[in-house]
Amino acid sequence: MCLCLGGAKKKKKKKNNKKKKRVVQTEPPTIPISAFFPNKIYPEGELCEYKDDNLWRTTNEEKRALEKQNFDQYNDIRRAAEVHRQVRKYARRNIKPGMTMTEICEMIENGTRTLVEAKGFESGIGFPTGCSLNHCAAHYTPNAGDKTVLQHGDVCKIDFGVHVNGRIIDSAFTLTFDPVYDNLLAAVKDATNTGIREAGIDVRLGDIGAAIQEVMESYEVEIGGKTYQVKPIRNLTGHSIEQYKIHGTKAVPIVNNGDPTKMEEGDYFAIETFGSTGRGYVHHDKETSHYARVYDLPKIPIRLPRAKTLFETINREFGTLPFCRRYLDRLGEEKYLLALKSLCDTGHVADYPPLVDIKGSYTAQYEHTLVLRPTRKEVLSRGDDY
Ligand SMILES: [Co+2]
Repeated sequence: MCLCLGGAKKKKKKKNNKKKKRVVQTEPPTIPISAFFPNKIYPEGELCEYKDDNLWRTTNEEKRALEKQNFDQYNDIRRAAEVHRQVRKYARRNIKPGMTMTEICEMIENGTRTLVEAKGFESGIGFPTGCSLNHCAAHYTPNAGDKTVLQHGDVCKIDFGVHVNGRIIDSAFTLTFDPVYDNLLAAVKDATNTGIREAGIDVRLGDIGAAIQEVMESYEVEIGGKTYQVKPIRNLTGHSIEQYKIHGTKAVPIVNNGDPTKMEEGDYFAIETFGSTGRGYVHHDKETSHYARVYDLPKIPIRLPRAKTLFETINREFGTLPFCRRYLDRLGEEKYLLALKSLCDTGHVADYPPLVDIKGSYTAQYEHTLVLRPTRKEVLSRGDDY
């Protein structure tokens, strides 16, 4: 609330008998986000002024004019962010041990499709819903027939994406039901917020990694009578995001790797950190669920007829946005595994197998999407939850 100085007269308000209707989201969420914002202007995320050498940007006329030109892309991704917040609000309250991983993913994906009014490449799911468990840190979503049930002692990373016109929100949180993991989650949340705080125009990526690592390693967690120092998973990183391209050219390390590459004006970043009680290093394991068409396609032709038709489906339905086997199933695709494998072999499609630390370890993740606007940093996916 602001303080009103001087004698502004109170205008007598005309009595308006028509009550203003306030839209309230249902449970589960079914009302599109656009219904909450009839003027089609979506709320800004958390705003942060740049530090020291870049503070001049806040009030600079030229930079402000530049931002006005970019309004449409900011407004698109803010709409995606609002979808993310409302879907995860429901998910965080309603995901319970005893549910199958498939039920969990469908809850999130149905909510996303409805709230964002999914329509071709205009709006929809940004990438497969990750629900990686325990020592699996990333890139797990169930394939058809997977009967895995969420357990009370699980550490589940919910990582889901929403896009509007290819502007992708990539944001994740960790769900646990046993307070024994509280310090692990606190470490990773603090580390991610540190990365967000340090991010800025002209900041070196390696310096962000160093700040994240220091905070993460300052935490300990006691599980089953054993004390662990929380380790950042050194071969996982955040990343820049481009239109319809979830992994841009820049990687944001979560350890000090000395990378001198700088963040630049206009960049979008997913700042994500992973903490582990294991080795702090992941390798590929188990069955793949995540795939994406590669950005720069190889010159070699696709010979296998089944691979050709499958590739057409992938191109038409997902373009370069990542997808999973369940998304092919719901399109009615059948018996596609051999064709999919061959598209991976020819380099038309990339596969992203699950990434796991050692068995028996626990991993946690928090992630936000931000944009380095010309005048200030905007943490697009910030909510009152994380
Ligand atoms: Co990400």
